[in-house]
Amino acid sequence: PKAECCVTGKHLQNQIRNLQGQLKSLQDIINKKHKGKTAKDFINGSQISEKLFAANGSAGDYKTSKATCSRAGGHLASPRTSSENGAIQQIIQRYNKAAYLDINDMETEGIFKYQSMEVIGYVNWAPGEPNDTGGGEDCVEMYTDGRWNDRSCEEERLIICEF
Ligand code: 289
Ligand code: CA
Ligand code: CA
Repeated sequence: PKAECCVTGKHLQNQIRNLQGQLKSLQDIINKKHKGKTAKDFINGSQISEKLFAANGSAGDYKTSKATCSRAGGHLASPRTSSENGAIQQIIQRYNKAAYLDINDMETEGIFKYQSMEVIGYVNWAPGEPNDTGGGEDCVEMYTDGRWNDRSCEEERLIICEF
């Protein structure tokens, strides 16, 4: 009975391990499908490392842009490296229209944070920026040259999402 017990135990362990492997493969397939489906809602995309940046030419103010990306299952683009910045810039150049980034200093003036509320690491400010012109620039736009400017959140900008 002892041997029976242990063989059965090992057998069960193997079965669990196999099932875990199968579950992971399925999860990977579902995740890829979800990314693809979401990205299909946007026509022009640019992938860098694990991130996919995408736009379909629609535009909106900061609030609308955030809501649009959130509805699509992502969030507004927020570059953390110069290559990510370059990938977003390519889309901006394709549409020749500046875009808001998912970065703002609404909570504390002068302290720019990602939507996760983490203080930003990588920056690519245009010369003289951020300058909080008129005391009312708490959002961040990327120009066609890839540089950043703090700007009022009420402008109409190209929506670029990150997935
Ligand atoms: O309203 C000010 C903005 O239009 C921008 O004007 C100039 O480009 C610079 O002063 C920017 O910093 C500013 O955001
Ligand atoms: Ca500000
Ligand atoms: Ca500014």
